[in-house]
Amino acid sequence: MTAQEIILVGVPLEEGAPTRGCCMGPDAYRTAGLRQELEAFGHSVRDLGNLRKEEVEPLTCGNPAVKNLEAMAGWTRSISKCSSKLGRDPVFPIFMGGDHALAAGSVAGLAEAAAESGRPLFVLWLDAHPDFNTLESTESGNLHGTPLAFLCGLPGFDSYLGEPVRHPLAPEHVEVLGVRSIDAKERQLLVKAGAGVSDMRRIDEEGIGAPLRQFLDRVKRHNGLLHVSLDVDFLDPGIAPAVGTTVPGGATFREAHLVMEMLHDSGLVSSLDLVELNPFLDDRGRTARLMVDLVASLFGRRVFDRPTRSF
Ligand code: B3U
Ligand code: MN
Ligand code: MN
Repeated sequence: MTAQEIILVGVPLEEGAPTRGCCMGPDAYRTAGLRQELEAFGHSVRDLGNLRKEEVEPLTCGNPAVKNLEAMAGWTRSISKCSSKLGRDPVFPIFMGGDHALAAGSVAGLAEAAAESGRPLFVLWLDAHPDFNTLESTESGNLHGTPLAFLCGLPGFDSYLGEPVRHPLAPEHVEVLGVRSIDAKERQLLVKAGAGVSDMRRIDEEGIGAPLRQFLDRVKRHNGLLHVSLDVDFLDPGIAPAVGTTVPGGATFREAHLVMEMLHDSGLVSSLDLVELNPFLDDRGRTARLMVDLVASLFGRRVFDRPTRSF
């Protein structure tokens, strides 16, 4: 990746998750030295500080389980305005969450900017869950389980932006990698929509590089922009405990770094979400530091230049 301006945006949103604490995520990344790590690679970095949610009119929906719909709408509107602006500038935005509900705003705004640029937006969703529930299908009512369904244009989400999402993602431009927990109705919705999914079973059998390589080839063929949405629970809880919804059997340290290294080598990534870090649950900052290390790999930290010489 050539040197470019990186914009850090703090999004202290926690209303989408069942456990409080993600609001501290942006400051944990700052404390863990995200900015300094990126500057060490010669990038110029600007930290815009933290966004605030917009105030919206009272909102209700037909599913009484749904929690914090107004907060979700307020955040989605404010984040999407910021990201559509950043998507039009020659910068690399990093959205420091905050729970995964923030991606409803970050990706909606980036999709608007991509539509103007004439290049298709692809999304790599690194997550234990596909976050493909609708307001109708969600059983938990936690809205961090819904952003990908919203972004793919499934119906019933008009309250998020006050109108339907203007530039829904084409499901064939989406790859969800690392899935090992899904709800029954969510699975039906995901299969019907036709988004790409690689669950941990496939990763175990084929290695994590295989599905990623196929996806990256597709992005390249279409001259796409690539947004990466990295949920902490993509990682195995043994190495990344600071997340409210731990699911055993996640990506290992090396699998996660390999994904970032391959993404770096592809030169395709144009924006990033870091979501679901809950510093309140961390063990001496190790999850925050691991996330910063993964970003460093995405921006080119490596031991040797490839290919390595064999003796
Ligand atoms: N699918 C479940 C669980 C879940 C989704 N995202 C997270 N957990 N982090 C739900 O609540 O929708
Ligand atoms: Mn998620
Ligand atoms: Mn998740």
